[in-house]
Amino acid sequence: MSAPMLSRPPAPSMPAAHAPQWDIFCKVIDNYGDIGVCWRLARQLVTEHPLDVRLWVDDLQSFQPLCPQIDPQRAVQQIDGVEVRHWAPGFPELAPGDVVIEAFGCPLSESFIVAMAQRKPQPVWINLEYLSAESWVAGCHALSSPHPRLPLIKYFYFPGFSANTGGLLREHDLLLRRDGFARDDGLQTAFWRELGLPRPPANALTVSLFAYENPAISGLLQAWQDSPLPVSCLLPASRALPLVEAFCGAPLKVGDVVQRGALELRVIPFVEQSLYDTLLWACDLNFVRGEDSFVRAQWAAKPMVWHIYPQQENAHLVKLDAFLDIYCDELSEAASAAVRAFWHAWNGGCLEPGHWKEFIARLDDLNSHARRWEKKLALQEDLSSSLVRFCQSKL
Ligand code: TRH
Repeated sequence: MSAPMLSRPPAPSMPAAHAPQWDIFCKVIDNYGDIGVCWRLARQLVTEHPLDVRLWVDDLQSFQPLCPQIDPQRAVQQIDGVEVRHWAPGFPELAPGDVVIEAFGCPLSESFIVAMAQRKPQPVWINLEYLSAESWVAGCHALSSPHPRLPLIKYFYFPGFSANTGGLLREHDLLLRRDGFARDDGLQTAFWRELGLPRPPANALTVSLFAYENPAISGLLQAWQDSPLPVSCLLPASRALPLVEAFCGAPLKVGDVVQRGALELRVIPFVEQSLYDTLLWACDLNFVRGEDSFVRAQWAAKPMVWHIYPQQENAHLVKLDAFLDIYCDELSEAASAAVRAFWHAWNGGCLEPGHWKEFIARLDDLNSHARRWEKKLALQEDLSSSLVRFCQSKL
C-alpha cells in the first residue's frame, strides 16, 4: 500500500440491500464550509452505518476542490459510496428517502415537501444547524417544529460541544489514523512528498494558515519575520492570498516560496479534504476558519487559532467568546489570557507583536491543553452516530 493512502480514510463498504435511504441537501452559500460538512457527513454515513445516501449539491464547481473526483458536468455520480446529485432548478420527481436532511436551513422545494408529506411512512426531516458553543444550543437541540399546513414535523439538529447537543463529526478511526501518522516517519515523508514540499526544518515552527481576508495578516507575518524562532508557514491558496501578496510585495501562486527574515512562506494547493487533516496533523500550530476546519483542528490536538466566519453586527463575536469560555476553562490564567488576546486581535483584524510573543510563550501549555481538550471531546458520541440513533428513534 502506498504511504499517502494510509493518511486517507478507508474505502466505504457498499450499503446493505434495502439500507435506509437518506437525502442530504446542500446549498453552497459561499466558501467551502457548507459542502465540507455535508460531504464529510455523507461519507461517514455510508462508511460507518451503512446507509444509502444521496447528496444533493447546488454547486458542484465549489465541491470539486475538496473532492477532485467530482465532475461538475455530471448530474448524477457515485463517489466513495455516495450518490452525488446536482441539485438543479429542474428538480427530478424522485421519491424522498427515509431521512431528509436540509443542511443549514437550505430551503427545499415545495413539491418535494409535498412528496415528503405524502410518503408512507413519512421521512424524518432534519435541519442540520451551524455549530455554536453558545449555552442556548443544548436547549434547542432536537426540538421539533410542525409544518404550518402539512402533516410533517421538522427537527432542529445542533452540533455542539456538550452532552445535550448532537456532538461533532468524527470518523471512528480518525484519532487512530492521526496517532499512526505522528508515529510513522515514512507516512510523514510521503505526505510532504505528496504536497511537493521538502520537509520543514526540524527547528522551525510549522504553521498552516487558513483564514478569510484578514487585515491582521500583515502583523502576523511581520511578527514571524522578526521571530527568534524560524517559522515555516504553509498557506493554502485561499481568500487570504491577496493580503499575503501585499505583505510580500509580489504576486504569489501555488508552489512559490518566499523567505523574509525568520519566515519561510510556502503557497500550497488547496488539498482534497482528507489530506487537509494530514496537513493539520503535520503542523505545530493551525490557523483555521469557519466551521469544519475549526473542528478538524481540534481533532488534530494541536494549538490553534480560529478565524470565525464574520457576521453582521458582530454577531460572530458572541460565538467566539462562547467557545473561548469553554476552551480556556481548564487553561492556566496566563495561557488563557494569551489565547483570548490573540484570538480577539486576530478576529478584530489588528495584531500587535506583543500578541504573538505572549501566545508563542505559552506553546507548551497550549500543546498539552490541545490534547486534553481533544480527549474530552472524544468522550462525546460523534454527530453521525447520534444523528442515526435519533432518526431511527423517529422512524
Ligand atoms: O470555507 P469556510 O470558510 O466555510 C464557511 C463556514 O462553514 C461558515 O460557518 C459558513 O457559514 C460559510 O462557510 C458559508 O471554512 P470551513 O468551514 O473550515 O470549510 C472549509 C472546508 O475546506 C473544510 O471542509 C476543510 C476544507 N479544506 C480542504 O479540503 N482543503 C484545504 O486545503 C483547505 C484549506 C480546506
